[in-house]
Amino acid sequence: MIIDPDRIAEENELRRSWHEPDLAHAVDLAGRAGIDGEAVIAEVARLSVAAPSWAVGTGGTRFGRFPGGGEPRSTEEKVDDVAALNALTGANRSVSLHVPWDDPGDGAAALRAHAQERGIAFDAMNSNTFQDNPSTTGDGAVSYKFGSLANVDEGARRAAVDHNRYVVDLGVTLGSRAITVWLADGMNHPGQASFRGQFERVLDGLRQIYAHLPDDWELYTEHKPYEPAFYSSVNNDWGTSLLLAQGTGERAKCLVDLGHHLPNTNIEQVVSRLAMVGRLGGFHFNDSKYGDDDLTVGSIKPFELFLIFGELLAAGGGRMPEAAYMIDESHNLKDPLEDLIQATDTIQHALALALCVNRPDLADAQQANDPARAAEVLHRAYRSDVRPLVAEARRRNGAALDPLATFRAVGYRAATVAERGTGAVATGL
Ligand SMILES: [Mn+2]
Repeated sequence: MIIDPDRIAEENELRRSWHEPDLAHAVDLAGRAGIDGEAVIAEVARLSVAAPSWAVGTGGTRFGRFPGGGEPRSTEEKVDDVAALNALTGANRSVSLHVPWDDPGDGAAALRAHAQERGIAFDAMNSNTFQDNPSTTGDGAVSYKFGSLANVDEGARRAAVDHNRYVVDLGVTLGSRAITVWLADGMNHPGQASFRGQFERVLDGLRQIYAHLPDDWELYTEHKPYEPAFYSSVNNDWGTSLLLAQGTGERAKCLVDLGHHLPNTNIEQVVSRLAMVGRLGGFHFNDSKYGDDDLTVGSIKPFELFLIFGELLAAGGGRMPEAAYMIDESHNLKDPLEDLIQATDTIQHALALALCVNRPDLADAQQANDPARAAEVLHRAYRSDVRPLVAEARRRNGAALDPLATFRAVGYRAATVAERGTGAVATGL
């Protein structure tokens, strides 16, 4: 099902009589705080966050999975769901594929044409060397059981490098411009391997992958402190990620996944550091309570998200810096598209709040060593109601003032259940 823009306009019309006065009031309030409401709307409207192909299906845990029906059966149908999402939000203009889960093989050009027809581009490619797969490791000749790029077995390392190169080649056909390398490599037992040896082998592998990149491509290293390796991960924190990126090449950068930090890590400071040295390449949005929970972004720590957007804007001189932004969540209970709608709305909302911070006032307070006034400046923005500005940004992109209500009103899920059935299963998680 393709969501008809006229249906979205109809739904918006139902809400126009209260949206317009709310918007006028929000712009007026922003103006009194020295903020140009029109500029906030324009910057929110400019932002696009990729949807990952695996997030349009129901997630799960090692204890089970409870799919809701109507899930995509193919990569083409995943693209269709992202197109529906983008029709409602106007802010998800690309999809991020995960290979081998979404390997189109010889059909990459056809997949690109299908996506183009629906107005969807291909964001960073994701390679998967955390599980054995016949297309990657062959028929059991080599295995990633003891790591991929970090493995002491040369055959496993070669398979992992070859797989990443293959993913780059696919991405070139699809029109992508980057590859994200997240590795499960690490140790489950002290003494199992050499910290230094593992790091050096991973760096060597990354250099081989990098050498295969077209000139206009970037490579992102994504760190994570633990899981599935429960004693140590090779790329465990932002410092290691930075060492790997710097050792790999100029177009190798770091990707920050909000759930990939030990508890209480100051993520906004990590963002500032990586941006400062020009190595902030990508961003995965989610939220966490305990670990890599992949919960809805902003659902647990909304103030942290606001501060992170503040650092992103500082890095971009008041605008969002160029980076590969993606939602990386696992929707175990909610309808996957409903969660992606809420995540995108939350991201737009956090950006709007951060844009409402009066930066010159904040700089003055910092220069005056006045933490109370600095807090006032932040809170004046954080406690304001920017929802009408966000809704207006969506409307100007031809999307929905209220995307979740509109998703339900147009009956998208009922249509996909009718078309795809109740037992449809997406590849991936
Ligand atoms: Mn991630």
